Amino acid sequence: LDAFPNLPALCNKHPKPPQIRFQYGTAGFRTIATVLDSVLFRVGVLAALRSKRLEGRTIGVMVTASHNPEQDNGVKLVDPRGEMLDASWETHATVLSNAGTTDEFVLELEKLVDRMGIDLSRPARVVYGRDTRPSGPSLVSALEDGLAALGAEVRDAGITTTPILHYLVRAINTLGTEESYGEDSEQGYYQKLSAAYNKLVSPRQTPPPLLVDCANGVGAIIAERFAGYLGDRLTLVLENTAIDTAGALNNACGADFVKTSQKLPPSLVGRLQPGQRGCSFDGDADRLMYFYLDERSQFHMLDGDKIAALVAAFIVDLVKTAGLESQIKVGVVQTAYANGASTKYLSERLPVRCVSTGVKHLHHAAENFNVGVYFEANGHGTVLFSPAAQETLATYEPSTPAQSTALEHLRNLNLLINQTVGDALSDMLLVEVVLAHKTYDGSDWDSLYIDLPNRLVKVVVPDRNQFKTEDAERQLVSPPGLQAKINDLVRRYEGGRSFVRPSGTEDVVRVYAEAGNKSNADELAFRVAGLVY
Ligand code: 16G
Ligand code: ZN
Repeated sequence: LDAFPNLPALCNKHPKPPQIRFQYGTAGFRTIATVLDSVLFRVGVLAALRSKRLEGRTIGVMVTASHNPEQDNGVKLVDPRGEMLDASWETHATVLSNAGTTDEFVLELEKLVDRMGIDLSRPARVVYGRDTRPSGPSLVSALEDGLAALGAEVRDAGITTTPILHYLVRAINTLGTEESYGEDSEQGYYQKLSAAYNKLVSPRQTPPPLLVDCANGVGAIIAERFAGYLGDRLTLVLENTAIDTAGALNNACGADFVKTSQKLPPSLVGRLQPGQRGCSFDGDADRLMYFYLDERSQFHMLDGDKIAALVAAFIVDLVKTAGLESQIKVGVVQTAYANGASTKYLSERLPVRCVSTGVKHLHHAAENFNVGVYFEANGHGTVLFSPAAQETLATYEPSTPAQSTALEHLRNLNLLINQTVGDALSDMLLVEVVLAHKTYDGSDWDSLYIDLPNRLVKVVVPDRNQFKTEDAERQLVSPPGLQAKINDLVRRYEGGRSFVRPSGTEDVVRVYAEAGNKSNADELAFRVAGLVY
């Protein structure tokens, strides 16, 4: 590391706060923003190393704490194909972030460089962005110091959404190749999505105006710019766009609020009309929740499971109509949080797999299908077209006009969907396309299946690491004997289901329960929570 003489001095500018242990978890590093300065510096260094390790391919860094409160912040790395950081590097990130002093940090770096055989003379290229949090600029400058310490070539994507940052990484790394993902700019992203949408929805299918709750975050900026590309083919009514109001981000609005409280954000009361569709983004616009009010102004939520059901069924039908059933196998990936009714609905139509919580698990499982649809109940998800499926779509010769139309739709869906990661904007267009084709309103969509009543509670325990699971988090193997007690309880409830897992993002254990009616679901959840505590 002698080739980088500024490294120690720059590192000294960003001392690690004593007594804090950082961890690169499911959502990268995430905690109260005031303690993150050293982490950002070190992530800058690590991103540069990862790029050198991958022969100068561009790595992404996103500074965000998503749906969490405004005073939190976080950071995660994006690998060259626009996907989550390779899991083996999560440990390196954790180790580097916890080195106590500059000397210890440099020592850990040297070990990493040795072990990975990193050629430090290679170029390093990094693109980074941040959400609208007030702590963003100073954290970004710590990151820039880390990147400068290793002489990385940098590109600042500015204030942007997590999915746009992922798009940029993939676009930059595939520029001018056969796998080109689009122009490597925010405009390129808008052009790609709007062009695909306009081919999928004809003028006479133009949907009624859609209300969009931007969570007072970056989604407001991006949706506003994007609206210009849509013309009159889809009218977005933007709400909760107060990105400069202190404390407003994710506060009583946004996708996480809607999912956890199962209510309309109070700010939308009187704005959303009965019969109208609305949707909520989260603070970095990678999650999407839909909802509508019925004629009695009753609120109905359409969550990630409902999106999966809508989209998967649509794609399966298109594949059939195109005559590609034997060549393109469509499958769905869910987590244990998926509502039992959605799993039943989907299983009757296509293969469904259950995996552990966290996008990386869902994403990887989805890659095993030709077309893999994955959505978490919380609204994060996307659809992946495998290279083989894309090849088939590109070369297939349809033999009837109906086949040809279905094929054309599949090709355009492949362009409309941001396949690097869940993307609220792209997923919103996808939903609008399906609703337009099916001539569904919110209530038609909602009635695909009826959600089983459910309840999620969190329990603060002395040590959540005692809780270990298997079978995609549906069974506890530790503490010993606990699962048997849960099973005994569940058996007493008709249609009952419950599981317990340690959170990957908070120091708590989560308990989920479903049952035939709401009071039983609540009771089961609280009784299982009683066992855990
Ligand atoms: C993170 C995950 C999300 C998951 C959530 C679970 C990513 C990008 N995000 O936000 O997919 O649903 O964690 O949180 O992987 P929990 O472990 O605290 O329940
Ligand atoms: Zn998010």
